[in-house]
Formats: sequence, structure tokens, C-alpha cells
Amino acid sequence: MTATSERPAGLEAGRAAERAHERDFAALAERLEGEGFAADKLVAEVQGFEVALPSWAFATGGTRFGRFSGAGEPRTLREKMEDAAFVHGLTGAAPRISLHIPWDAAPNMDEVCSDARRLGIGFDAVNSNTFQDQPGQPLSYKLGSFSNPNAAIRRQAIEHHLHVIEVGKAVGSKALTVWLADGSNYPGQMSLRGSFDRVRECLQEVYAALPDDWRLFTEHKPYEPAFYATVVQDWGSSLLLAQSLGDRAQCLVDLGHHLPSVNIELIVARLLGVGKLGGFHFNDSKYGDDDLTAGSIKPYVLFLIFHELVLAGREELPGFDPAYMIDQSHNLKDPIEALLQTVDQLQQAYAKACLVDHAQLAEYQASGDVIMAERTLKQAYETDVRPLVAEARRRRGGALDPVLAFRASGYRAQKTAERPAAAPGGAPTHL
Ligand code: LRH
Ligand code: MN
Repeated sequence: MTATSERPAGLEAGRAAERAHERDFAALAERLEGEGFAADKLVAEVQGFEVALPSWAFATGGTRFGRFSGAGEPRTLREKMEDAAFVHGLTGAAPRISLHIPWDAAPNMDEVCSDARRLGIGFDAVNSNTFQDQPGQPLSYKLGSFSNPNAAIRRQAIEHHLHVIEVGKAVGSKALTVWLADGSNYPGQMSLRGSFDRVRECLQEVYAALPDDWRLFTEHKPYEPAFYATVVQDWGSSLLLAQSLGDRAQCLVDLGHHLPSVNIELIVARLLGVGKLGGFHFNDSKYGDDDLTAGSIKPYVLFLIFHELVLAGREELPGFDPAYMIDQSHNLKDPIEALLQTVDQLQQAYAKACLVDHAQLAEYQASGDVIMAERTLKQAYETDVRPLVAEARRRRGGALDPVLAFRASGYRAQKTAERPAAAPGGAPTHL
């Protein structure tokens, strides 16, 4: 197998790259057929994998220590959608964008819908925001939103969520993601039970306002911006809320919202087991909510998560309909290149998970053959599926190597010319 860096760049990676791909794919297909897999069926499965892009990840992100803005960054929702459509064009696997309100508030949502139709993209879950005070906002969320002891502030937060649902309905979203920054920094500051009860009460009102074909995703996070207690701190708190709300309330797992060494695939299996796994915010992290590109730090964990998902899908587990979304902040990488890498990593993790011999694994688990059970997973994980994933993209009109194709396309240079540079170090367009 030749390393990608030797292939000519650009969408038309050139016949040489095409030939190299065809040889690699043929070799892999032959090997997989030998192991009892139908290569074309696997390609079709990978083609079926789609992930939503976060509108807030197309501009360079930053930390409290600073932000290094990039060239040609989007400044409007339309420009974010242009970039999203370009990512979809190169991968064939990212047909929807997830909006964040009010960051993506637009005066005319009909215009947004016609732009989306023109660009060939749609809308996934819409995200609320009660973790910032907006200009002119009457009451502050400094000490919480749904958990706030002040009923008027809770009312304001509920009204915001009802507004977000209206925006989502206007663009055809079918889900609302609720992540609350609510929490405390010091023991005694907040009633640990009262705050949770207030959140549940407010969410019940929001849930009641959901259109019948919508879902509500509750997103847990252990800390930040609260540094002592976060009201929806862990999957257990999120599950308690989702179970108290109703069938269309499920839990969203942001991979970065787990303390180091927490077994995320186990949490995924637990939520799948009770039909409460609503979706994901894919990213990766080494320490905290680092929002790094998925598969960049813990690729085996990403594979193990997809193993649980593919198994659940094959078993047609009740309530299995996970919403796959990305949630990242690109501080150093070109945001589009980072998202192209991410989609590729997710496609690869999914493809590897499709290679697990589930029947064999179940046998080894039943017979207590620890080594062979582990080897059955590793056999799939250690298979180089890059030709399979590249073929799936090619059959959807995408690029064999999206990052090289993006660089060859000159898109960033074109956008840099079109879009005046953001002030260096200034706030990203979404803040
Ligand atoms: C919180 C979070 C949440 C989004 C925000 C951009 O850390 O993961 O999902 O609202 O990032
Ligand atoms: Mn998230």
C-alpha cells in the first residue's frame, strides 16, 4: 500500500492516484471476501453513514488564552453553510449542519432554507444557548438558567428554548439539543437537589412544546464553566432527566464530556440498552473538553464506541436511531481540513466496526475465551479500511483523499479573497 502523501493532490487526484486506489481496494476486497465479507455490501454500509457538521466549527476556535484567526473564515450563516456544503461535496457523508441559536440567528429563515436547498444541505438538531447573556437580555444566566432559584430567569430560559424550537421548525430540524452550563463553583453555593428538580421542571415545559416528530437530547458534562458541581454532570443525571421527560427525550454523548479514563463505550452500551441513546457530539480529548478532532487521540475508543453502535444496529435494538454530529473547536488546524479529517476518521471507525464477526465474538464471550474475544475485535480494528472508505466516498462523488483534494481545490484561497479577514485575535463569528 503506497502512503497517501506520494499521490498527486486535488480532487482529480489524477489517474495515478485512481489506479493506486483501484489496486488497493481490489486487494482489500479480495482479502475481505476471503474472510466471508461482501466488499460491495460493506461499501454500501459505509456510504450509509452520515454525520452532521457544527455551524460553530467553521471559524477558528480559541481558548481563554487567545485565538489565532484563520484566513477566509465564514462570517455569516450562509458562508458557514457554503463551507459545510464543500465538506459534504468532498466526503459525501455530511449532508446536514447543526445550528446554534442565537449564534446562527438570521433575519430571514426562508432565505436560509433556499440557500440550503441551493447548496444541497439540510439541518440536524438545533442547539440552545443559556450559557451566555445576549446583548439586551433582561436577566442574566450568571447563576444558572433552568436551575436558577429565580423563577423569572427560568421563565426567560424556557422562552429561549421555545424560540429555538421555532427556528428549528423553520429549517426542518427534528431535534433540540440542550446543554446547560448550570452549576456552581463552591460548596454551598447551589442546592444540589433543588437545582436538578428545577431543571427537570423547566425541561418538562420545553418537552411539552416539542413538535410530535421531534426529539429532545440532554447533554451531560462533568465541569466547565462550573468548577465544583454541574447540574447535568454525568450520564446518570442526563438519563434521569430523559426518563422523567418521556420517550422522545434521549441522552446525547459528547465524547469530550467525560473525565480521563471513564469508559465511554460502556456508557454508550448502557444508554443503548435502555433505548435512551439519542446521539453524539464526536471529538477527541486528552485531558478535558479539549474538542480536538475525532480519532486524533483515542482512535481505539472511537472504534469501540462504533462497535457498540453497529452491534445495536444489527440487533435492531428498540429506539436505536442515533443522531451523529460533530462538536469540535479548531484552534490550530484549518477548520475545513479538520472537519474533513474528522469525517474520514468516523467513516474509518464505522467501517472497522462493520468488520467485527459478531457471531464469533459472542461464542468466545460465552466460552470465556478472553484472548480470542479480544482478537476478534482487534482483527477488525487493525484492518486498514482506507481503500474501503475512499471507495465509498468515490461512489458518492466525493474525493479519495478529501484533505488533499481540498488543498488542490484552492477553496481556502478563493474564500480568503472573497471574505475580508477577521480582526486578528478577535472573537470568532459565533461568540
Ligand atoms: C458544551 C458543548 C455543547 C455546545 C457547545 C458549543 O461544551 O459541547 O454541546 O453547545 O459545546
Ligand atoms: Mn457538545
